[in-house]
Amino acid sequence: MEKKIIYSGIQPTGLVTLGNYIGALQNWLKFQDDENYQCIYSIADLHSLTVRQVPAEFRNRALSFFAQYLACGLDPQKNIMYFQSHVHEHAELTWILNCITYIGEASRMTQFKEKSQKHPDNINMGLMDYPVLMAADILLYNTALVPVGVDQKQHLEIARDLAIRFNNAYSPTFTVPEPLISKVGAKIMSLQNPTAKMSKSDTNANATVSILDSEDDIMRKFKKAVTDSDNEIRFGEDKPGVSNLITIYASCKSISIDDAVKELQGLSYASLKEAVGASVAELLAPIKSRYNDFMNDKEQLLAIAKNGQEQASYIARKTLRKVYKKVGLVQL
Ligand code: AQP
Repeated sequence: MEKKIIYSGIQPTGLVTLGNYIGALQNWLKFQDDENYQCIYSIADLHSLTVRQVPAEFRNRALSFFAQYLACGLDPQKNIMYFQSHVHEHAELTWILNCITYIGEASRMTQFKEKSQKHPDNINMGLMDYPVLMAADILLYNTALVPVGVDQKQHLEIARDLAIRFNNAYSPTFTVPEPLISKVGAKIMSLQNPTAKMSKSDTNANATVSILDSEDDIMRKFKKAVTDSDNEIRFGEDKPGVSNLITIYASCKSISIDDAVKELQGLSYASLKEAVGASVAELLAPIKSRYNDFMNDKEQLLAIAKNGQEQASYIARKTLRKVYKKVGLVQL
């Protein structure tokens, strides 16, 4: 039986957050031992260029993100892991897809609108093209499933639309991908503003937890987490702060929301925050020491990335050749 392809990535901006870990990485780990799937994970470095970067910092951060993938337990023997910029077919397929993407649909994207507001001095073409590059990432590998947080659902819909549009205009070429969004933890909220997503580019250090934060920092941030004025531990829309803490606890312990509420019932808010902080610190503790080992061996990191690039390029080349032929470009 042919393996189903799972594809995802994270852009190397800011810090890998607890939100990225729970919404994306934790799900990725579940598939690597399942023989029904071939998983492909990229460092989406080209996507990061839609916001201005300091080159030397950016290069280090991209490597650090790759080391964090490995430190989280992603095994390069079981998954294809590489840097997006190392496989030039991503940019090439983006061009072809650009030519079937309507300006209207790209400019309607929530992320484009939000980022345009956030960086009014740099509303560049790449920002609007972000979802098309993401569609190219996904479609190059005949991806069946894309494990993402709920914030990426809209972009995945564009990828599906483009696959269907291309298949109808030429002939069946691309697999139409499905999102894979977990029931618990698809949107971890900011610890300081629980109605906003925990975001890696948040400037308030107390709002986000990095997966490399020390135990002390984690406990301190949870101690300061915003809750509400009553003292009831209940999951519900009217209690965003407490619900976020319950979700984080359930995700760290791999239990349901109901079970988490049962376990946390009766605690004061101070004890609730301590219990949730401790569950996060326990989950993240092993990642840090493995991360340091990977970062201290850059040669090994690059060798893993090279190997991933070769495997990814092989698949990407085949798809792009097919696409170029279908759209009528001259073949040598
Ligand atoms: N808070 C979150 N809860 C659950 N899942 C999340 N993801 C991101 N935030 C949460 C998922 O992580 C993957 C990588 O997303 P990304 O590279 O777009 O990073 P980001 O954290 O979403 O970036 P920000 O915060 O918007 O900052 P910028 O863009 O400035 O770096 C995706 O699967 C995402 O769903």
